[in-house]
Amino acid sequence: MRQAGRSLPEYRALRAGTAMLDACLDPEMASEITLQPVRRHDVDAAIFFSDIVVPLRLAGVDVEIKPGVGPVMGAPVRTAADVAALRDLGPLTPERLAPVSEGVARTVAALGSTPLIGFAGAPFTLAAYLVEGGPSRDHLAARTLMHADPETWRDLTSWAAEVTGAFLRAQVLAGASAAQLFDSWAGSLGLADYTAHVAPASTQALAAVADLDVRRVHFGTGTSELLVAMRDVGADVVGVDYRLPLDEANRRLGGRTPLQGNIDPALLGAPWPVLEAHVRDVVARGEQAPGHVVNLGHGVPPDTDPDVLTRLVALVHGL
Ligand code: 1CP
Repeated sequence: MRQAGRSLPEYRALRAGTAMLDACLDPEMASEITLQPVRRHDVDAAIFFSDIVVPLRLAGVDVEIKPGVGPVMGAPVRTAADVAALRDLGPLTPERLAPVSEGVARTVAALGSTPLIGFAGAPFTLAAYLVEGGPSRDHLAARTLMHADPETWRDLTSWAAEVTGAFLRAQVLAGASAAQLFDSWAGSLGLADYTAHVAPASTQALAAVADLDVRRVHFGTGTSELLVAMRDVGADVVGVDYRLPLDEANRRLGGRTPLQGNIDPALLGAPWPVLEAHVRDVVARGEQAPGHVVNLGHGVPPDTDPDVLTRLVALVHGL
């Protein structure tokens, strides 16, 4: 959840003068940034420092992460010819993925018994960036394309599933212990659109690690109505954002799916007693599910006081 984020001074110091994607593709730097929050907060797992658009860059797409903005494309992808041009870039081979594999392998070696979570962006969220050309609020152009030209949409999301699946697989093969798929923007879709136009590509992406001995976590935001569909594309664990209490998420999922979540990141800035009461409530509700990975319901805000995170981890360990 962008836990290293911009909230750690040691992260900001290390990153100074290095562009985000260059940092992701420097195995030594990516590994060190991954370890920083583990050392500081004593969390039970690390999440690999990378970004969902890294496989796009490795495939040859003109993409940058602009400070204060997020991923921005040189040109949006909107037509059948644009998608054909993506295919012409060729497959994401293990050779092209080497900086990722090397970063993961170094990190796993340094972590010892602490597991590493590998991750990738889901095809819809990647397609949303590609079609929009950058971050957007309602992903209008992407949602238009899926209906205006369903064939091009299918090609695009299938291409995205291939590259993101290869990225996820490379991390697991290099030693990651879990595989998380982030469909951060799936919440802009209704269930019918998700099922018809997104689920097939997400199934394809998760299938890339299905033969490996690794649990698959699937997370989105604003996806309270999509939880069952998001499990049914092949997830073992469903990540729940901060909007839906975990006991209700568990009910919706029929009481048979382990959950991840869902401390509200906004409360990291509230007085400690308010945050503590909220965390206790999240843990109590999570007890109803067959398993619970305690986590935030979305990313750490960049201005979060790191000491609050350390205290929060200690509280959860105490519970
Ligand atoms: O702790 C970690 O560092 C984890 C590594 C990580 C992860 C899991 C990063 C590093 N990014 C991600 C996933 C990611 N990237 C998602 C899915 C999870 C989520 O919803 O947060 C998304 C949507 C992105 C795209 C992205 N990258 C954004 C969002 C922009 C938007 O559309 O609103 C942003 C701001 C980035 C940059 C980024 N990625 C990661 C970090 C640490 C940063 C900030 C870079 C910096 O300025 O220091």
